[in-house]
Amino acid sequence: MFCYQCQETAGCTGCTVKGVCGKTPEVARIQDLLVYVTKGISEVTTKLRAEGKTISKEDNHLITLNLFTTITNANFDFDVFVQRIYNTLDAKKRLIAQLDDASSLSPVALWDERDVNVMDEKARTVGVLATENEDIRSLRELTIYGLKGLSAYSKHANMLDYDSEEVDAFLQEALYKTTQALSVDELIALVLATGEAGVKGMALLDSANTGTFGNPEITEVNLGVRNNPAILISGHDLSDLKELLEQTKGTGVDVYTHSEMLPANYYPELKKYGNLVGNYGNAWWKQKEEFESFNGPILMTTNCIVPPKDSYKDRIYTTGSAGFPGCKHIPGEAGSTKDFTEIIEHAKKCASPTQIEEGTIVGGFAHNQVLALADQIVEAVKTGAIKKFVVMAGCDGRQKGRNYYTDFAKALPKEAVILTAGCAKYKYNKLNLGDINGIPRVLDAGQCNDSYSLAVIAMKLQEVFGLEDINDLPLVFNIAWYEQKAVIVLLALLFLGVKNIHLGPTLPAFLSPNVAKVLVENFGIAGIGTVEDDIELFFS
Ligand code: FS2
Ligand code: SF4
Repeated sequence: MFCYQCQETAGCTGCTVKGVCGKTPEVARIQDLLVYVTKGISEVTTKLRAEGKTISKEDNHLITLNLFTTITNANFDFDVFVQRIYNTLDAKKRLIAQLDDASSLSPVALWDERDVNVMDEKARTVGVLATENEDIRSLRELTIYGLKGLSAYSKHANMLDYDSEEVDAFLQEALYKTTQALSVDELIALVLATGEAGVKGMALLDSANTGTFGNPEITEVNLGVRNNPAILISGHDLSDLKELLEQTKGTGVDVYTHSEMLPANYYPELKKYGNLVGNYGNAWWKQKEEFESFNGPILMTTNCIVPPKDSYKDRIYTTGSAGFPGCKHIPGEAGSTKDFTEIIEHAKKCASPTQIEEGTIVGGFAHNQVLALADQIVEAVKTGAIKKFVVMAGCDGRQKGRNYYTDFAKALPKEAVILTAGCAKYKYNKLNLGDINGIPRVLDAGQCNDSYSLAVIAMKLQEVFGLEDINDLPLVFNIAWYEQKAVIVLLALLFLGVKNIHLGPTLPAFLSPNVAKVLVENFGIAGIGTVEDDIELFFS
């Protein structure tokens, strides 16, 4: 196996024996093969579109979900990947038959084998290292990881019945292009175009979320527990939470959010449920302790799953892109209702959660809410009460070096406000950093995809202050990354013209020295230093 798609990759170069995430070599290879057949079907759909044909929602969703299941910590179930490959090969065959001219199809598009041993042999030849030139490989993988992130956001929008033919067509064409002999310059253009599609994908999901659940509003989220049996819901899929809340209503079973599901508490159409108690625990990587003490069943709607301990494995349920061998998967696609009866009945037999925290935290500062406070914020900037906004969005993770972000937040001058989104927030959202004239010093916009909100806020501030360039705002970016959704967020920010982003705790292993140089020279991308040096750099 060879995988270097996430920040934790072994030795900052690549996982070759087993994933640091827990992914086995067999699963790593079958994921590579799923990406390969997804490239193949994407070539076919791209050629069908060129012939003026329409691709169905179902086929678009199949491709999107294929990529999403290969994101770090989403799915560890070998059989799921085999089945997805079979389904993709079936769909591909059907689509090839619709082509007027199939003569130009590449071997990638034509590959079709169902024997698991033959599939494994093939998988060994189509992974990341199949591209020999390290710069071409780097740019192809940077594109693919961006597309994986985009697929996650698209899938969440699709579940709420929001689709974008433009985003789907781009995703498929770009994936197809990663199999083509493009030059370095063409691949750099593809990377930037992926960032543009990322903005559109995040905007689509923003419309889906706010159109369905209302605009996030300032909300105090309870961290304590009640004395009822309960279900913990983790991941990013708000439609799953909505269905779970509907189905648990009046059953005596409470629901708590976990990790990236925390921002669900900010949405009017979700927070209105009396049995949505609050948030339990912290970022994904602490789940081994926190799932133990939760006592009830846990529903994982997306990544990030940590391979569960036997002591609570029977309480883990997965749905959507998520999967883990031996854990019950609840089926259901866009347009269908998921049946959570089993998990609700399971909860009734469990003890109520053990309290691990108390009090509240405040969030809900997505674009609509922040823009409602714009006058107050602009005034604070004009008077110097706020001197700088620091975007600290992205991911959290278990690496010790990530304590940098807690220390950095603590060391910020009192006139700095943190704008956050994603699970990165757990490094500083419980620090009680206070407020500036009533404006909290940590403004949580929501999930990692709500980095879009931060971009909207920045663009609005640019307009209010009459600035030519977004980089003239008193705004710095110190972003933490872990998996591929952070890659699409980064590419989206680059597309929007944001410069001098600091990215940590380490730079991606998939950036070759030459590609890293392009990012440094053209966009001022940098890593992180010591807290002292970086505070000095940002505030001098
Ligand atoms: Fe955190 Fe994991 Fe949000 Fe990432 S819960 S690292 O998926 O996408 O952020
Ligand atoms: Fe390694 Fe990350 Fe790939 Fe897992 S996802 S195998 S930790 S690089």
